[in-house]
Amino acid sequence: IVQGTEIEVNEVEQSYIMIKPDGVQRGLVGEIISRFEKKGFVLKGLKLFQCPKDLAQEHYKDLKEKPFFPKLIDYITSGPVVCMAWEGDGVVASARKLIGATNPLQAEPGTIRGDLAVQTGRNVVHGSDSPDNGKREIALWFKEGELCQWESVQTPWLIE
Ligand code: IDP
Ligand code: MG
Repeated sequence: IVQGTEIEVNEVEQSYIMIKPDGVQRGLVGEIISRFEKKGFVLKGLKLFQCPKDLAQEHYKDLKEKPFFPKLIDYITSGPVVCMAWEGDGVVASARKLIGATNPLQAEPGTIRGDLAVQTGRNVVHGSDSPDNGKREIALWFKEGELCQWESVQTPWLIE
């Protein structure tokens, strides 16, 4: 809670979660969304989207020197992705746990990648790695007006 002199803004943490083109093609959209819903996070933004090359490059700019970067950009732009903004206390770290290790062969059973994928280059889902990157990525992938401000009726049953 940020307390100003006149206003009190409650800024809840948000994570940018994206189902990659393999997750869409393999019919895993419902399954993956369901895991975040059931955990108790709140969906604030959702769209199916064909990612242009420049946006993929900007999103993954920290990896641009990696040898796999061109293939990563081809992969992310190879078909529609599902862009999501999920909100809740600790959502960034918790979503990374739900998603599992980058290499699905090392991801624990019970995680999305551990249950549903076999290769790093086809690991079905993205999740922000810090609250600051959560903000940055949501601003990058969503336009003004695409996020909904709403309160879930479940919140009092999830948070005491
Ligand atoms: P993360 O998605 O678990 O945060 P990062 O290291 O940030 O993992 O890498 C971003 C994405 O780049 C990975 O999810 C994966 O799609 C791809 N990637 C990372 N390392 C490799 C690799 O060695 N080969 C192919 N693709 C990779
Ligand atoms: Mg990452």
